[in-house]
Amino acid sequence: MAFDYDPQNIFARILRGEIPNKTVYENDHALAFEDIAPQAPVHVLVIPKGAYMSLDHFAMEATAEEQVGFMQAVAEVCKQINAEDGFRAIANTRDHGGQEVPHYHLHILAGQPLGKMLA
Ligand code: IU
Repeated sequence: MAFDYDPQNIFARILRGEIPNKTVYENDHALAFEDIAPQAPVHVLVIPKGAYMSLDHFAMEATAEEQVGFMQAVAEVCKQINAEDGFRAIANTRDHGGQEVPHYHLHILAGQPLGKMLA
């Protein structure tokens, strides 16, 4: 599959500093910031700094260093939230997954019981 990345998407613009964000954590390969329309008391998005449009694009084409850097950002977010009580991580992917912003992002939701999504 060919992954078609749009460099004008809103998260690319955030990464270029064209749009402000509430940064939770940043390293060389990833940025974590507060979602602008939180769906839970904690709602953080973790995005890679590379031009990857989706989870599968990132998993297939990102370097090992980028993937480790991304997961280190996830780890730092987990340290900052009340992860002991649990959380949900979601990667909506393309049309069927309900993805709106075409730059890979992992939603991390926490801070209250979130119910069960899958039986
Ligand atoms: P989705 O998985 O692509 O549907 O999620 C996109 C998320 O990006 C959604 O939760 C928005 O509230 C969030 N978001 C944002 O944090 N800042 C923005 O400027 C825009 C969307 I546009």
